[in-house]
Amino acid sequence: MVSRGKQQEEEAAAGWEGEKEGEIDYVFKVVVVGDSAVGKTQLLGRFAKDEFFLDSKSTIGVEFQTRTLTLHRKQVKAQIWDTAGQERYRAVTSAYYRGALGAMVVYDVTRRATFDHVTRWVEELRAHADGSTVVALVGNKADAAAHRREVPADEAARFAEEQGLFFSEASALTGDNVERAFLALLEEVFAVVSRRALELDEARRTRSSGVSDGGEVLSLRGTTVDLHDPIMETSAMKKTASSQCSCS
Ligand SMILES: Nc1nc2c(ncn2[C@@H]2O[C@H](COP(=O)(O)OP(=O)(O)OP(=O)(O)O)[C@@H](O)[C@H]2O)c(=O)[nH]1
Ligand SMILES: [Mg+2]
Repeated sequence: MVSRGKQQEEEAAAGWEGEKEGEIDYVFKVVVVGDSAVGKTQLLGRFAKDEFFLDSKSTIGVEFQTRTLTLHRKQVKAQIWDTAGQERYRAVTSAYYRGALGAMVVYDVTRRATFDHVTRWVEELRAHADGSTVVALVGNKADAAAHRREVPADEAARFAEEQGLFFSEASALTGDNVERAFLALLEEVFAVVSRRALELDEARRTRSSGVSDGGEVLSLRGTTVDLHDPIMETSAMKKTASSQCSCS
């Protein structure tokens, strides 16, 4: 039998908010990272408020914006965190990543160095975020690619596939693909959270029937999100089972 307190903790860990926030079924924390001036804040502004500012200032510290949307008939509040790409303005790393169910690593398609640093950002994510955090790679400023492209889309897509990341190019300026990139990420987070909720149910049932469940097991298989857009790649993310699974 699971105590009510324990049950709530497990539900919170799975991203499930139940009835606590009124209409909201889930709150998904998503973090955005990448070098300075790649357009993280503008991507966020475009998704959360459909806004864009050409003269945006470097972010100092940490900010977040939210947008509530309906996914699979559930009210999902996406809480998207944004921090400075510049090292000297960045907030304490582990606190920033804690509890993130999704992450977006952004580079600028017109600046090669920002793509070369993606590996570092992914390493930092893997070091600080939960192993099951869904990660998307976004090449921003696609509007400027025709004249100033420094990162070929197929190279970035290949890299993303190797790393098990979602990939898309986008433009915060025109809005192209911004919605799709965030929605693909949130859809995958939703799939992960639903799966966890099922596993928790299963574990509870097993516990109440007196059989040991052998600990939490999470196995992610990427869901296919049909975006009708060839540039959006959907890759599978896999986390190997950290312990034995008693569920089928
Ligand atoms: N052409 C173009 N410019 C963009 C786009 N997105 C952002 N910018 C511009 O790029 C600059 C930096 O954008 P920000 O969103 O502030 O960059 P950031 O990644 O948040 O930077 P830090 O806060 O310093 O880490 C601004 O001048 C934006 O107007 C885009 O899609 N296309
Ligand atoms: Mg910023």
